[in-house]
Amino acid sequence: MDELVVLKLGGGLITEKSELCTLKPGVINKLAKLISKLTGSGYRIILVHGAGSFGHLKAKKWNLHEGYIEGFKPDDNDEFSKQSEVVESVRNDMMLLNERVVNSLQSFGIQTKSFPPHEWATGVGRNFSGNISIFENNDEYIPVTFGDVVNCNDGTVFGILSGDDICYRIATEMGANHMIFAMGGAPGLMTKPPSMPDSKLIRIWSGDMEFDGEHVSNIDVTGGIYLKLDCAKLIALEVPNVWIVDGEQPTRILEAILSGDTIGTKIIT
Ligand code: IP8
Repeated sequence: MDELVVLKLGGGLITEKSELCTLKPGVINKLAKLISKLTGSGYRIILVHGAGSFGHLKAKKWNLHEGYIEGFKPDDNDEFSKQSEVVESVRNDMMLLNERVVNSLQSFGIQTKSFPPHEWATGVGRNFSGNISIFENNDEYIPVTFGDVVNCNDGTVFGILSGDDICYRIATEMGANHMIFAMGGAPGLMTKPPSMPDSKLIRIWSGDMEFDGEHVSNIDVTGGIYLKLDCAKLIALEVPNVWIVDGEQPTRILEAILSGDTIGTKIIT
């Protein structure tokens, strides 16, 4: 068994998205246990996690996703006086979130090595620059990376690189067998926003099917479900088993990988 799994843990799954820097430790531990099962069964894993409330709230308030804006200040005051301070602060918050994720993995006996994108990636979107070979197969540890504030060479100075774009590059360039987007709050891609009572799970999504996604634009500075689907669609051109599943039900992640069938959304081309 030498199959490669790229697993993305959505920020809304591992953090309380609307409460600044608030973790969901119970969920993180359940997922860490699942990852230890997968490595125990011989799968190679590359783990990518989102930002949730450790990234999106401050980044949105200080417009970090639009890059450097001279003299920018939000309407209401907070502890920062300029964007560069917030860039540093969000990077630190993301390192903290990452530390909490890897601590949980280590408590299940898993060795990890973290690769913070602000140290190895430049630019945003799928075509960011960065040497993906740092994630090359390593038997001794699970490589872990995450969405981050990165430097940009196009005049914007900095920007937000989403974990979803990183997944696209890793899954396609490393020849993954499985790409699993584990998210919170829904069993997969839904026909309507998950909060609506007549919202139904889309079991198979081929890119041409209608859906009315809920993108919480006042919180999310990357692209929410739309970016995820864009990436998933392109990944499915090269990776055989691509899923969006409810990460709060880790057995579904396991089933998607072991049997190629579970409750969730399978992405096909
Ligand atoms: O949650 C966003 O990454 P994502 C990164 O994977 C920041 O889209 C810092 C908001």
